[in-house]
Amino acid sequence: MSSKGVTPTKTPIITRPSQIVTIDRYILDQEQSHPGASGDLSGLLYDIALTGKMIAREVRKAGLVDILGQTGTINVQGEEVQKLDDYAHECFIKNFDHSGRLCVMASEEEEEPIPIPDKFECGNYVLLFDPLDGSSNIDANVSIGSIFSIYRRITEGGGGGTLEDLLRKGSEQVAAGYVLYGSSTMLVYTTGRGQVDGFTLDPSIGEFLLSHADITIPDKGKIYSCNEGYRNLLFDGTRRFLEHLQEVDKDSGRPYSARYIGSMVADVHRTLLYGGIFMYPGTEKAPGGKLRLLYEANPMAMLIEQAGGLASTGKEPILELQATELHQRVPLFMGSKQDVELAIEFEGGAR
Ligand code: AHM
Ligand code: MG
Repeated sequence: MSSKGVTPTKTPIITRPSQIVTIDRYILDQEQSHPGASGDLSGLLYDIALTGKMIAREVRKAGLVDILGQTGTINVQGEEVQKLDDYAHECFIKNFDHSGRLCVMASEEEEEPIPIPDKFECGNYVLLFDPLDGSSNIDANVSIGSIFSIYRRITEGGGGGTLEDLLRKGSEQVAAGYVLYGSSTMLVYTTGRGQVDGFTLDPSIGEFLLSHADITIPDKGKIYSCNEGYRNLLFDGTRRFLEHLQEVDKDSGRPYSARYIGSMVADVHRTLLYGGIFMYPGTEKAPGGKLRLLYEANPMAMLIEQAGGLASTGKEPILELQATELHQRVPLFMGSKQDVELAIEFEGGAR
C-alpha cells in the first residue's frame, strides 16, 4: 500500500471544494474512474452512508432517553427502546445482510462471525465493524463513532464466507473509514491510492456533502493523545517517550499539548486533521493494550497511512500484522509520520 510523501506543515492541508458534491456523486465518479468496476464496492459505501445516517439519528436522541423512554421499555410510539450500541450493531446487520455483496461479517459486539442468512445471496466482500465505538461516552454527550473495514473475500465457491476471510492483514483492506457523531456527523473514508476524503452530513437535506477533500496529515504535530492515568503501568520506553514530549525545547516544538477524549474515532479524527500522535500502548497489566486489531486498529491505520501518516504497534507496522483471532488486541501508535517514528525509537521497535 502506498502512502504519501508529505512536506512538514503546521496546519491541516484540506482542499475546500468550491462545488457541492454529494457522497453518492463522489462514489459514482470514483467508480467511473475504474473501468471494469462491478459497482459492488460503491454499493457497500452507499450502505455505510445510510447506516451512518440512521445511527446519527438515534444518537441525536440519546439525551432524551428520560423523556422518550428507558432502554428495554416500550416508548409512547409503541416501539421498544434499545440500547444505542445494540441498535447500531443491528442497524449494520440489517442494512448489509441482504445486499448480495457480502459473504460474511464480524462486529466488535459479537463473539463469532456473522453469516449471511441462507435466504440471501452471498457476494465477494467481507465487512468488519465496530458499530458504536466509545459508547461509554454517550451519556456525557461526548463524540462517538462507527468504524468499518472492507476486504475482498479469499475463499472460493461463492457461498458463505469463513473465519479465513475475516482473519486478514490490514494491508489487504480495500476500503476503511468511520462515521463520527460529533458537533456534526462526518463520514471519512479511503479506498487507497493515497486518498482520504471527509463528508459532513447536512441534516436539513439528509445528505453527506464533500467537506474535507484529500485529507493529508501534517508530517509532525504538537499534540499527544493517550490515557495518562495508566502512566505508572506503562513500559519504560513508552513512559520515557511521554516525558520527552513534555520536555521544554522550543527548537523541536516541545512541550506537546495533551488532548484525550477517550473516544477513538474523535481522537483519531483530530489527529488526522491537526497531526500529532494518538496512542493506546500496552501496559504491564495488558501488554496487548485495549484496542482491537480488526475493528479499530486496522481501519484507522489504513486511513492514517493513506493520509500520509504512520501506524505501528511500536515494534511493527499495524497493517502488516496477520490477524489470528477475531477479537485480538494490539498496542497502537498512530499519527504524524515524524511523531510515530520517534515513538518507535523509544519503543525499541523497527518500522
Ligand atoms: P469500546 O470499544 O468499548 O467503546 O472501547 C474503545 C474505546 C476507544 O474509543 C477509546 O480510545 C478507548 O476505549 C478509551 O479507553 P480508556 O478509557 O481505557 O482510555
Ligand atoms: Mg470499540
